[in-house]
Amino acid sequence: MELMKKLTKDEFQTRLRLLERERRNIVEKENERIEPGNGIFYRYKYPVLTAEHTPIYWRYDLDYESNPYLMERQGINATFNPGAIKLNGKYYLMVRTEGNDRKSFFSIVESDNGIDNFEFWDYPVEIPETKRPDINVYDMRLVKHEDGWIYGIFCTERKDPEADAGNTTAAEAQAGIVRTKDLKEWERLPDLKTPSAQQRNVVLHPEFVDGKYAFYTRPQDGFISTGSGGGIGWGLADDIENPVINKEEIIDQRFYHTIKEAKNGQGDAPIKTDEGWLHIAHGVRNTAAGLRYVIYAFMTDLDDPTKVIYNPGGYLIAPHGEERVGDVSNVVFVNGVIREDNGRVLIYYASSDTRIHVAETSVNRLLDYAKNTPEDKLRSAASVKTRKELIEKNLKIMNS
Ligand code: M1P
Repeated sequence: MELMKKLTKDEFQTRLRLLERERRNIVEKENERIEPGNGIFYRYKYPVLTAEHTPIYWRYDLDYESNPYLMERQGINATFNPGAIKLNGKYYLMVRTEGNDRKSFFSIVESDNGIDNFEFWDYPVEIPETKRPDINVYDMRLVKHEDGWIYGIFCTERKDPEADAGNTTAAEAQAGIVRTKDLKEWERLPDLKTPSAQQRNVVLHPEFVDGKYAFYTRPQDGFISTGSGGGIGWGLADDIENPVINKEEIIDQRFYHTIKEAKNGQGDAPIKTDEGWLHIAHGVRNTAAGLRYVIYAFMTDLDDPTKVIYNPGGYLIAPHGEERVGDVSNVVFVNGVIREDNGRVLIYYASSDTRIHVAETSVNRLLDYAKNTPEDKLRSAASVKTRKELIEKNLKIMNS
């Protein structure tokens, strides 16, 4: 195509058809489960959502007069960290969609099977603001609460009001709250107040506890570092329309030399099972190449969600292959999990703050994993002992 001249109307239409066709091929590509998996979960061959899935009409001006080169006018940089929910047989993701301008916003995509063919709704979601406008919003957790509402808890990020005049990077993170009945009309409630200076990865527990709204929190001193914030916290609020947590306790602690030594955070609301609440979370550790984010699991008591009852050591999902590379490399992150009536569990995880994947498993498999994976005994010698027990047992089987 001639670079110097404007496109003719025919060339414009040809280019548009090409762009549309390429996008449709990506959206409609049938996803394939990767066998044999590790028995705990299955990965799928293709990401379920990428920036290339976003509609052409979100990115290009389709008017020949105002865009005679058919240029991308408002690019999308990434689609990641989605909240997830299944409603009336359809799978919905509320996606952290990031424009080339670094602003995140939420988009809704839907699919009939939860593993491919995710289609965007016509418009992104307009989240009402509080009196203190959000600068950036991200990482929505969608929770169907027993009070009848679907709540969305997300991170609202604003410039740190305490920052010196010349400091253009200091930020403050807090938990924003919206609610809806249909994912279309959203009511904004006041941001959650907690004893902590900053909050991210806040999740609403789906049931009342002692008649109150219960939240998983992640107390942190600064925007990036949790500082004295010891792990995944828990707090109760009397009123969701004036949500205040006066007391925060740590229920899942960080530990030296583990996959969650630097920080951790609750993923989606925990899955209720007969044997306890099943939590899927993220853990972060430091490496010479920067932070490494993995996904892990733990279980808490059915009657007392603050009491950890199973604590499988190590990670459930770590960045693998192409997942390792992206805008923030070496990251897998989860804030959306769907548990189906038949026990199937879909874990929507994002890789490297760039794209979304699905891991498929079941409640039974996750329970088996949580109960039978050895705990991290926090020392190499203890790990050798645990592994030796497994090897001895297996060698007996193999040699009999
Ligand atoms: O960049 C990796 C992740 O960093 C943050 O996670 P955390 O709150 O644990 O630091 C979040 O901003 C998350 O969105 C992001 O994926």
